[in-house]
Amino acid sequence: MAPTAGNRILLVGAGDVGAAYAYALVNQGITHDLAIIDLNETKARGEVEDLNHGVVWAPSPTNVRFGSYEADSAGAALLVITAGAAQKPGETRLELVDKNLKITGGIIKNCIDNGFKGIILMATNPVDVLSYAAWKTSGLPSNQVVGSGTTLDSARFRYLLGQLYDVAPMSVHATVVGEHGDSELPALSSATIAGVPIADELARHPERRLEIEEAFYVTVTSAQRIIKAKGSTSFGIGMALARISRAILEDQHVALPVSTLLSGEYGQQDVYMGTPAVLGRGGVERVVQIPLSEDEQKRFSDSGAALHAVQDPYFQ
Ligand code: 6V0
Repeated sequence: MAPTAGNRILLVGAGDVGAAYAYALVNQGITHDLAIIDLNETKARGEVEDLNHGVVWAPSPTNVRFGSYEADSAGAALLVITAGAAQKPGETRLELVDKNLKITGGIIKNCIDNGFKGIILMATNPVDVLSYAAWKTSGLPSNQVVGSGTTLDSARFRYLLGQLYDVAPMSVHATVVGEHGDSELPALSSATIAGVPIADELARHPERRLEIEEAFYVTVTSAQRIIKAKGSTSFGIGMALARISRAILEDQHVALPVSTLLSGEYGQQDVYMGTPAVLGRGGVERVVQIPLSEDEQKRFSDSGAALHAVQDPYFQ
């Protein structure tokens, strides 16, 4: 049963990520009702007006409007947060924690005070720590608070592996898990390309391991490169958020690598981390624990420790 009926999305943050996400929503007809809030009201109103001019060519109409916490919280099925400071060149995601905890905490409190009962989808970085904080601040059940996690990282990795093997990324099944950040890891032992396990491919062609490791290196470093080149990453994350939103609003029970509360999975407790989870109208319907090799498990544990080191001083 859905926590809130209807498919209204309340989007807080109309910066580069928020605008790209809204554009993907309108283009794909994912919601009928999109309310956008930003501290910079002028920018948000500009995005609303611009987006509405494309609705005539969308697959179904979306009512895009400037929103308010008072009017839009109670009826929203999904609260998507893309507000806050973004990484500057050379800055890590974890360094954003102080300022973005304050910003996202205030937004969530405002929504809850105004009757929000839906699903929270966090995109602001560091997304795992902020998703955990959103769960704590909101008082909502953990299944109703989810972060974009390693959805984007997995998409980047699938694209790069697809390029290596001349296969469309949809036919590459490879998941990046752990922190959305420097300590993340590829779950290679369970990955397949066009149905062929990468492990089998590497047994036949051990010389290709270097190329795959290089693809993962490019994945982990891509945000810094894109930020340096164009100021922010936006289209990839905008489409990833749209995919997660559709899975939730349409109760698709699709498994995507989001950031979700781990309670024993992978040996982790009380931390949000990227792992496949089945998504539906209840939010996270089920956490999926994919099998990891010994080395992958060790890296996952290190990733959990890195997140705890940042998170624990704020929550103990
Ligand atoms: P941006 O373009 O600076 O936009 C941020 C927006 O937030 C601005 O329009 C601000 O006015 C607004 N804002 C700030 N404080 C508030 C507030 N209290 N209430 C309402 N609005 C507010 O940043 P950009 O859009 O590039 O990035 C947004 C966040 O997404 C950053 O934290 C990024 O690090 C993060 N990303 C997360 C990704 C992921 O995979 N989860 C990927 C890319 C970026």
